[in-house]
Amino acid sequence: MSTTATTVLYQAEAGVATLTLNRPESLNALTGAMHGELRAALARAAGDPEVRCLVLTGAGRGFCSGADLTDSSVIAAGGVPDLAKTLETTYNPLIRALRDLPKPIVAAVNGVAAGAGANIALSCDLVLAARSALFIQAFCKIGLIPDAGGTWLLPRHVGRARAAGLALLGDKLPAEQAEAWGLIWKVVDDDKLADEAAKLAGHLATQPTTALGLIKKALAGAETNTLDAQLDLERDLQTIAGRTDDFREGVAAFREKRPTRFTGR
Ligand code: T3D
Repeated sequence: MSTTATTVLYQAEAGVATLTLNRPESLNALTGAMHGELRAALARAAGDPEVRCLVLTGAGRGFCSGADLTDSSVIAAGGVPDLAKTLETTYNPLIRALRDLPKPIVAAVNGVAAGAGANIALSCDLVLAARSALFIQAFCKIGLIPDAGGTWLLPRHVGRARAAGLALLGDKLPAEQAEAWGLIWKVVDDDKLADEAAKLAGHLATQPTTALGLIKKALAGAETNTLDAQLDLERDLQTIAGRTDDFREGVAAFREKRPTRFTGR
């Protein structure tokens, strides 16, 4: 099912909800309205049991150029913007929603991902990028610090030296380099991105959704837990996974030497 929302398009088909950032004239720069639509689309996909995987991508030649710098709320002429309020009401809930959504999210990065746009992509679970795509921690170029989780995720994903280089210089990081650094899952040829993202999401949508959601939770916990705490978390999450229909189905399919038929429950 698809809707005609303006700044974020939503299309759900065969277990996959595709959310398309849709302000191509600004390379999908984020406005307050767009934040609202994006969070609503995520909540809709989270609440629809038919949806078992999400794809986040951009319309046109860009993925997302970060905050819309022409938006009057960004910096009122002569005024002092309340960026704490902006982050608390837009970027922070968005990044938390991506992390907490109990279904896998594939970012299909079709072009430049700059500023918060880069960190939104990197907050998805699997990042596929077009070979021509660029990741830019553009914040320092305009006198800001990386937000949308950037200062948290970069050192963890690429190490402190590369994180510092990216954040302090704001240079363009080509998709192939991002892949080589382990920042993203995979680079594909530009003309194959949509198909590859659909294939990957289509596969994930047939998998044991509850377990995949629990895996996300475990990996998120691992970022800050001690080994002891993580072992406890694995125990608790595995208890939940072990009670699912899909666990029974997985074991039955193995014993019967047949393909699995997971329902996500
Ligand atoms: O208040 C808050 O929200 C605080 C939170 C901040 C979080 C952030 O994300 S801060 C970082 C904001 N983003 C940037 O600083 C990136 C700005 N954009 C660029 O540096 C470049 O546009 C790109 C490197 C992303 C792409 O360059 P290029 O040469 O491929 O394209 P272009 O010609 O620069 O852009 C195409 C059009 O998109 C252009 O419009 P025009 O001239 O054709 O009418 C350009 O102005 C527009 N555009 C690009 N980025 C933004 C934008 N318009 C508004 N906001 C943008 N961020």
